Amino acid sequence: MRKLALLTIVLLFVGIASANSLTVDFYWEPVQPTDLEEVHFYDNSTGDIIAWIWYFGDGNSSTEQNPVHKYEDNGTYLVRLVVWDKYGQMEYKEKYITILNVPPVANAGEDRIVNNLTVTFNASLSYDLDGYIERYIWDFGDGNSKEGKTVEHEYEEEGIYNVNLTVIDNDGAEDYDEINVTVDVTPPITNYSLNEEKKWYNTSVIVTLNATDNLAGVNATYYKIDDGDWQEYEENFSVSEEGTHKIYYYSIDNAGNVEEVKNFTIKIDYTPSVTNYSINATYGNNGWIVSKAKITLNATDNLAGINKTYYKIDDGDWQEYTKPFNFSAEGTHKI
Ligand SMILES: [Ca+2]
Ligand SMILES: [Ca+2]
Ligand SMILES: [Ca+2]
Ligand SMILES: [Ca+2]
Repeated sequence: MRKLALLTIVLLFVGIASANSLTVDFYWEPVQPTDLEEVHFYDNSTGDIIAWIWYFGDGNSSTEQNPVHKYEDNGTYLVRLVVWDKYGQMEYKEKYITILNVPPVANAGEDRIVNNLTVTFNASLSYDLDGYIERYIWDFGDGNSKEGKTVEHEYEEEGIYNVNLTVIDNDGAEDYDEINVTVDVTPPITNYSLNEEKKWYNTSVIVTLNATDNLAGVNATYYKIDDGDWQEYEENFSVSEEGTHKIYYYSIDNAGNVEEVKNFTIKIDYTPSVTNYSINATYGNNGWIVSKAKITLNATDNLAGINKTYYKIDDGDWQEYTKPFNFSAEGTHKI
């Protein structure tokens, strides 16, 4: 029985000794770090280890078991972990770690609406966190391109252009950004319409303004009546004061192009004309006419002028007055 117990102890010792044999391994997190991230190295060795030395491959080292290291630049580095156990054994392992470059971020600015064929582009909001941007390449969307952080380009014609910016950092990584640039140098066109087309009105007149624009769209339409203040047009308005009025109007587009002021005239006359008569005749007693009578009608008007004058005799038909007329029928008559 004692022999068996001894054998068991010996076997147990051998088992412990083999469990304590020295192996070296390690890993790190994150698996694909950038040069902005700290890399956590983890010792994965076995054995009765009493010392560690890490060589990170960039000239730096550490004697911690699980060190944290940050690489200054992207690249591939050979990491070596050397371990010693308490029996004086030494083992080491090497692995390549790849530290990634952080790509740049392109920023071409906001979408733009401009009223000039010459446009300035600015990429200065672009950045590279772990280096710097070496190249800024602009594609202006019209077949032309130029290189530079801020560049100026003259378009040949109006249009909506898709502008692309490519930035390349000092490690050759790229990023893109695109914006739309509306180049509009043409003012909007405003037209008016009235509820009714007449030379003279005897009612108020409703004015409607309608503006259109080629590219940028209409921003606002303005009008004024005679010497009044300019007002922004929102919906149709009426002109009702008697007299001759000038309505001025123009629009501005979203690019800032201003239309030349145009105007039209509205003439309003509410006051009826006044017609007077005169009778050329020989009068007897008591207002009786004793000869033929020549009747003249004379009409005047304050604004619009006389269109036509009508008259009728007794129950006769209305007729248009064109010139003085004679009348000689006996009796009492109403003209
Ligand atoms: Ca770099
Ligand atoms: Ca970079
Ligand atoms: Ca326009
Ligand atoms: Ca009148």
